[in-house]
Amino acid sequence: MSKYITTPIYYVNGEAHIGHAYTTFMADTMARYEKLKGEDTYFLTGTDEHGQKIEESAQKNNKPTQEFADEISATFKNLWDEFEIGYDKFIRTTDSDHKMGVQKAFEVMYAKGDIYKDFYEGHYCVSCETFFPETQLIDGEFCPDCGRTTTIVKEESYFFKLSKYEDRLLKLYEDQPDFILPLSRGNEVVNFVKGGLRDLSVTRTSFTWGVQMPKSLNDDKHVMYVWLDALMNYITALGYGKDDANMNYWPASTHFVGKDILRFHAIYWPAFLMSLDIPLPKHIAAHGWWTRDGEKMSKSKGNVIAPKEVADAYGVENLRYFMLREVPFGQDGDFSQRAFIDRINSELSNDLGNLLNRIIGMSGKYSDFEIDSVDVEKYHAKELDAMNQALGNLDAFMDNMQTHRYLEELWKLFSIGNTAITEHEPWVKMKNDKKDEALATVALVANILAKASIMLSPFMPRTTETIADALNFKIDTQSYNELVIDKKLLKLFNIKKVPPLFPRVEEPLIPEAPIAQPNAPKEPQEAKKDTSTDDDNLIEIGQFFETSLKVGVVIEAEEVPKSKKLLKLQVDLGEDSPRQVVAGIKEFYSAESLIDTQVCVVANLKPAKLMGMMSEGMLLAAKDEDGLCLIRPEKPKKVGTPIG
Ligand code: ME8
Repeated sequence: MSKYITTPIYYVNGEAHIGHAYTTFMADTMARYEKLKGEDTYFLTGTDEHGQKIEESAQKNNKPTQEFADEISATFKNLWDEFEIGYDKFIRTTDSDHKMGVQKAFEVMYAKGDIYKDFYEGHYCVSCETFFPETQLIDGEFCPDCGRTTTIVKEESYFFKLSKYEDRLLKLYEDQPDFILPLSRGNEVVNFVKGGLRDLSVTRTSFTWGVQMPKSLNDDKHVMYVWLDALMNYITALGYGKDDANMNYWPASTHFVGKDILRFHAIYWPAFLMSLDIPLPKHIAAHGWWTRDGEKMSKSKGNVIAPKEVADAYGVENLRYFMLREVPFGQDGDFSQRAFIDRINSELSNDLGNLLNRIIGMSGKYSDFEIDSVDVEKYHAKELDAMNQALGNLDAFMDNMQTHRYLEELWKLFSIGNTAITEHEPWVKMKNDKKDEALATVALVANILAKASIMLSPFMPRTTETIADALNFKIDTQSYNELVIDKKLLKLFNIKKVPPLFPRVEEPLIPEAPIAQPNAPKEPQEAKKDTSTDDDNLIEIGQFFETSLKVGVVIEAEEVPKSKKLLKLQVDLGEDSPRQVVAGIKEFYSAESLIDTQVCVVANLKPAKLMGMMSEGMLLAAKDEDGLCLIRPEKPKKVGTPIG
C-alpha cells in the first residue's frame, strides 16, 4: 500500500521559522522512514499564497502580490533544499494546475447542492483569516486567537453546507478514533462539532487575491476563501482536476499540522471530501507549539528564530535530532540552546560518536581494522537479544508519531554497546590471549552501530550515511531488510576512520533570544535584525540615538484580565500626560510592587494595540533562565531624563 505524507503549506507573508522547520522535519522523517521500509511514498510540501493577509503583506512591502509571493515562496523552497528535505513535490497555490483543481472541486460541490449563495455578516480577523462569532471575541471586539482588532464584514458570499455534515463527522471520529492524533486532541474537535456547525462562508468579495470562481458560475465578484483553496492542495498536488496522475497515492496517510490549524483539517477538510465523494485521510496529526523562552513565536508576531541561523551554527541534522527528540509529539516545546547543547554533547557526541570512535580505535589496534561478526553470537547472545528487542519496538512508536520515544528506545542500543565494552574489557582480553572474544565485542558494537544507523537514518540521513560508509555498507531498503528485519550480522569488512561526527559544543553558538516585550508586532525582517550578530549589522552611534530612551516613574499599574502575561501601566515621562505601557511582565512583578518605582522606557516606538489596549512605549528588561528583571537607574533620576 502506498503512503502519502504532507506538511501544511506555509503562508508566504514572512520567511520560515523554527515551527515551520519542525513540521517539515517531522514529515520528512516520516516519509524517509516509510521509504526506508520500501513503501511507495509521496511527500508533499509547499506554500499557501492567497488571501487578504498575503495581499496586505505585499502592499506593505511595496511589491506586486505575485512578485512578493514568488520571492517568499522561493525562500521556503530554497531553505528546504538546503536542508535536504526530500519532498516529491513543492506545490504553490498560485500554480495554475492547483487553481484549476480548486475550481473543479467548487463546481462539484455546487452541483451537488452543497454550496449556496447568501449574505454574510461577521467579525473577521485578517491576521488569522478567520471569522469569529461575537461570543468568542474578547471584549466583543478582539480576536480570541491573536488579540488583534477584528473588523465587521458584511458581504455576499457563497456558503458551504458544513452543518449538513455534522452527523457524518461525529460518526467519523467515533469509527476512526485515530483519525486525529495524538488521541488527546480528538476531544476538543468532537466537542466543537457537537457544539453545532454553522455553514461556512467559502468566497470573499472584499479583495481579489484569490482563486477565481469557476467560469460556469459566471460570478467574477467573488474569489475563493483561502482555506478552501489551501486545503485542496492535498489533492490538486496529485493531479485532481487535471489528470489525476498521482491520485493513486490518495487517501493521505498523514497530514501533519500545527494544533492551531487542526480544526480546519479535522472538520472542514473531511467535510469537503465527503461532499466531493473522495475518501478521507487516515490521520491528521497535530503537533504542539514551539516557544522561545516561553514566548509564542509566529510570523505574525515577529519574534522568530530563523532555522537557517540555528542550522548554520549547530548543523541541520543536529537540529532535526534535537527537535524530534526533545518534545513528545503533540505537546508544546521550548527552544533552548542549553537543552540543545546538552543533547548534542551527551547523546550525540558521547553515546553515539564516541562509540564509533572507540571501535575504530580498537579494531585498528587489534585487527588492522578488520571486523568479523563470526563470534558475536557465541559471546554476545544476551546483547543481541536486547538489541533486537529494542529494534522491534521502534515501529510502534513511529506509528504514533512518538519520535521522542523512538529515539529514546534506539539509544538503548548505544547503551548496550557501551556497557558491553565496559563489561567485557576487550583490551584485557587481548592481553590474556583471548583475541577472538575481544574481536567479538568490537564486532558486536559495529553491528549495533550499523543497525542503529539504519533506524536513525530518517532523522539524520547524512550523518548516518557517513557511519554506514565507515562500516562499509549502504543504508537502503535492502540493508534494512537484511540487518533489521532478518536480524543478520555484518559480513567481514574493513572499518574506515571518519572524523569526529559530533564535536562537543561548549557555549551557545547563536545570540540568546532578544528580550520579549509584547509591543508592536514586528515585521519578520526586523526580528531578523534583532537576533543577528554579524559585523555587517554593527550600528553607527547615530543609529543608537535614533532610539529615545527615558527614565520614567510608574504611577498606576493594573493586571490585564484574561492575560497571563500583561500588566497595564501608566508611566510618567515628564510629558503633559502619562503614557500607557502594556508590558509582558506579570509573571515577574505584581502590579502594586511597581507603583512609584522608576523604569527605563523606549519612548519613540510607534504605538501598538495589544489585546485592544494602546501601548505607547516599551520597558527595558533583561531575561534569562532565572526570569526577568527590569532595568532601572541605579539612583532615582528626574522623570524624563534621557538615557544614552
Ligand atoms: O497555517 N511552533 O500557514 P502558517 C510550531 N497556510 N508550529 C508552528 C509555529 C510554532 N511557533 N508557528 C506556526 C498556515 N507553526 C496555513 C496552512 S494548510 C492547508 C494551510 C505551524 O505558515 C502552524 O501550526 O501560518 C502551521 O501548522 C504551520 O506552521 C504553517 O503555518
